[in-house]
Amino acid sequence: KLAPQKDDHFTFGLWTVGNRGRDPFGDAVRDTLAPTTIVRELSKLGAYGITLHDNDLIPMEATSAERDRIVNEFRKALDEFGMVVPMVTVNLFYDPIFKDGAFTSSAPAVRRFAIDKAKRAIDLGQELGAHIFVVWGGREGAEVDGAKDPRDALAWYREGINTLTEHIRSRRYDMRIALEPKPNEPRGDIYLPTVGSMLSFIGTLDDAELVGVNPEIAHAKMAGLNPVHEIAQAIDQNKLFHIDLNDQRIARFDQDLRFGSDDIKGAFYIVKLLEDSGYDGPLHFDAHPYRTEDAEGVWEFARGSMRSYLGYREKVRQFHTDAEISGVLARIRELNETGPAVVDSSSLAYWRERGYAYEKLDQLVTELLLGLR
Ligand code: GLT
Ligand code: MN
Ligand code: MN
Ligand code: MN
Repeated sequence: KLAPQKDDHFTFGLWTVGNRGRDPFGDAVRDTLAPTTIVRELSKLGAYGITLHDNDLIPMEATSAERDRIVNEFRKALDEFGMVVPMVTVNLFYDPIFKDGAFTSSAPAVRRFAIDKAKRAIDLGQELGAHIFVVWGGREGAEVDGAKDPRDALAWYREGINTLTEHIRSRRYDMRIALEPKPNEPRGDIYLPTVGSMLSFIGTLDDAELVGVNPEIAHAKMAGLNPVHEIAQAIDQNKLFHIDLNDQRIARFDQDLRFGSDDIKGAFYIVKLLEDSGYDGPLHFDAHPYRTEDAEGVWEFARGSMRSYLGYREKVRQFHTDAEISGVLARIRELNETGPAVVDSSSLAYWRERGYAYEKLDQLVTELLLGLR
């Protein structure tokens, strides 16, 4: 029951299982994994696909001949192991060129370079069969607001995304863009820090139809928000184009913990929302194995990510079929629908005194997750 199948649509970024455990205080602890090895191993574990940044596959300075050779070899591995690439993204944060931003760099030359790099990444995505292009603007932010007017930054950001949708339309690609918000790290503050800010920004774009969001659980938590509500707002506006599943303790640095490993009730409600809403995009893991792990731990991480999702999905099924839980939900509905039809002077006492039965419901959910039901 907890064995992942291709039609569960689990995907992993090359940079996730490929993460070498570098952090701001310590060096890499694991060797680089070849993209083709990652494709093979994840396929064996039951994953559906792989996602990547342009430079996870193709080094920044590759010649076009090298690029083509790498892409061909990668495509061969995808075919051989029955894996797809539903999403591609662009690295606009690693190279020092982007230290003051990419689309929002104060330097027009850097902005142009960033846009061209993103267009090439979109072309790569098209070549690999991707239908989603994620933009995570990790360097689009500031430490010194005196150096750059945030209104200019937003206008440049808009211009960047408008150019990309124009590119997609003019090439007739079947591709949509998903913007990924994050409040901070690596910048002191990142522009457009939440799903809500992204959605409002999308409304100002030339081609809003082509642009949605890629919420990440950890990023919502870093902003002190409830990921369930963030994701729900995206769904409400038909803008949940993609999702980054991981975990995070609140008020910490970016941890990228394995999905469902820390906040168990939170993960349950995220899976419930995704399953109940009929979200049918990829279930994409954007997390890192612990720095303590060797290669074996890396695949344990991948296996665990998928297994946990399926475990939560099973709990959601139980939630919907548990007689006692259904009973409490029915009672809650009844409490809301019966009783005085209006709140007025004659019914004030009733509305002030009535209970909502949420303690009972919450305890049942807690016991469900504890395996006590
Ligand atoms: C980076 C970041 C993630 C983004 C990736 C896409 S790269 O690892 O921390 O949240 O989703 O650019
Ligand atoms: Mn992410
Ligand atoms: Mn993250
Ligand atoms: Mn990350």
